[in-house]
Amino acid sequence: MPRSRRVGMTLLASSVAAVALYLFACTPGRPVSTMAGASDAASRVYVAPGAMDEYYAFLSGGFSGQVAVYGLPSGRLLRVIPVFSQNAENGYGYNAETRAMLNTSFGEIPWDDTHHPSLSQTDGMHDGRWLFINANNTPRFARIDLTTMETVETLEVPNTGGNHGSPFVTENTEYVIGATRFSVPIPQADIPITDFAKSFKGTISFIKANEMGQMDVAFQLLVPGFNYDLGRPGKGPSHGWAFFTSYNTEQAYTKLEVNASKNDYDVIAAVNWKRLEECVASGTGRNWPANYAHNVYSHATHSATSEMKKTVKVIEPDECEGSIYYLPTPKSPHGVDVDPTGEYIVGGGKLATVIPVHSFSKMMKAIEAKAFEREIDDIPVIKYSEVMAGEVQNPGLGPLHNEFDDKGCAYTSVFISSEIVKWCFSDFTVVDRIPTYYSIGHLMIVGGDTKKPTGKYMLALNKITKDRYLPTGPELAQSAQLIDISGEKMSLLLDFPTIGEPHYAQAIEASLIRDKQVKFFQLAENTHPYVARTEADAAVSRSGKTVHVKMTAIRSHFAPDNIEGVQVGDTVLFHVTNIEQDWDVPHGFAAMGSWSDAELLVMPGQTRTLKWIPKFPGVYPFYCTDFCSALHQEMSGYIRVAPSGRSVVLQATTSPRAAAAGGAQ
Ligand code: RUQ
Ligand code: CUA
Repeated sequence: MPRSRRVGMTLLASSVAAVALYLFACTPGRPVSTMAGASDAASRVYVAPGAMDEYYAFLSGGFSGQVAVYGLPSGRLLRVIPVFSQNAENGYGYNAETRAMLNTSFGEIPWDDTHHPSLSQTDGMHDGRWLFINANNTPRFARIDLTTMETVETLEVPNTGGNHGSPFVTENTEYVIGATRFSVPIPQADIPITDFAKSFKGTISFIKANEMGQMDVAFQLLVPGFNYDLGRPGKGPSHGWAFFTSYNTEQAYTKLEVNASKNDYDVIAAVNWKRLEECVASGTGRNWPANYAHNVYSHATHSATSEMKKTVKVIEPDECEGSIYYLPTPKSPHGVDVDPTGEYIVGGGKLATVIPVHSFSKMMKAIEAKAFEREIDDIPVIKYSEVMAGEVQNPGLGPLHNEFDDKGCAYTSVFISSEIVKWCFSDFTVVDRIPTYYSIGHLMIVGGDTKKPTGKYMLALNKITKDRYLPTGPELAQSAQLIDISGEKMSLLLDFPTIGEPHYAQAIEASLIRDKQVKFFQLAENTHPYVARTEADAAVSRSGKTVHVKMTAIRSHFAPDNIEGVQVGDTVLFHVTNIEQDWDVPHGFAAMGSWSDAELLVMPGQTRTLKWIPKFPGVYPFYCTDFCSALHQEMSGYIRVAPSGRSVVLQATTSPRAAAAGGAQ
């Protein structure tokens, strides 16, 4: 059959049908025949009071820049982990200790956009060490430590415009991968946008990820100026490769919705990173000048440090033969996913009328036989017929992403017709479909990106909720839906609202990380430069116009709790150490008129700093903001501020141990 007939729905026809189906999908009151009986569904997601969920699920917050942790199957929100945005709940990104995590070559960025959480793997299985996630806007990667659920490392990526197809991990967390969503001049330059086709480029990046604190761009492959959308590393036989969808092979730079949707086929880039490693090892590629931030958080100092990296290794495809091939893929593919066996590479051609499935073994044979149809900028394009394993017909409109179960079946999210379709590799035929409410983006099966997915739960991660919840003004909750996939038919169990936009998610057996949770930080190991490990260490000192207050917090008082000798024009740094050594006893700290960095929340054993710049003379209260004990309301103190130039002796006192508050001058 000619290719144009296989793929050939015109954009216009697909848009009309899309609108029709979209409206149908969003009609309130549509019968919910695919839902499990309500009481049956309720009993399957019910986690009794005091009982715990079976899985941790990590959902991206999308435009919130954070990660949200839920329990499954209950859908209960357990925590928001701040990553690429300031977080008013615990002061991340506001206080001196954590701000450096948001540092970039552009300066400190208080808010970014996270898309794809990705759990670390060992031998193709989630190992419970870390969660990675990308910043899409100002391209960065982050590592979250799953023992503290804190962001412990962020790395900017140079030569990239929009870090979307990331940070998916390779089988042993050798790398997290990334690609440029928007091609840009590389290196950056002031040139006319109309020079796009001539001068804009993309990069595909491999980030070393297997050692805490050591993330770095191992190498970047310079590729033609398309939009590289999503990526997935291979596994099993395809371990050593990574696959990236690419739309806009038209190289449009204006009105992309039309101009980047013309070609019936775009491409999936198959990148052989083992080959790239060989080329780098033998001296191929150049170290380009660059400027990108690497930020690391230390649990010894409880502080982040930031370093600027100055070079990056860049390789061009013609310097490393065999490092990249293009697989023609219909049409404007979005997602690309590799099945648990590592043999199938499934595209999500959002304007295609089929789900294209490529075969890794066919691809290797085609490469050997040089079954290429042409080259794009020295990159061989393998003939579609030589790499395609099958096409799934009638997938719905707008297939985006795929996940896999333990029975050889795949589940494809379909945005425009707002549904999930299930099909199996045995015959590439759709065997079930379930509507989603509404307009699903990603979907996630517990372990669905590993070599051994579970076959129990799937999450639909939706873009729109419309009428699903009590309305809350113009801004409505976004939503996830829990679907039972244990039987032949999918059945809907639960809706729950999410924080921001749940682009993608990962989930892991609770037993893998639950017992590794850090309960508090060892005070004896705290090497923060202003730690006060006991009340006897509490002190005030002046250096020029800066006043340092080393303060302790323990139920139910601060030491010192009275401070005098500060003047308007001074900057006061409250370094608060929570000296509790017990689980679940944070203390908060807030001082009136704190316009600089607001408040603190301090975990047991940790030190946090509040910068407080008094504007007016007076006596100001400070207090603990976290209800910590029966005498929490008593956990407070005063700081006295003199007018500028009136010298009052600097002193700190704590009743009843006034004499012990050292450092007073
Ligand atoms: S995306 S809805 Cu940002 Cu992963 Cu596909
Ligand atoms: Cu400490 Cu309330």
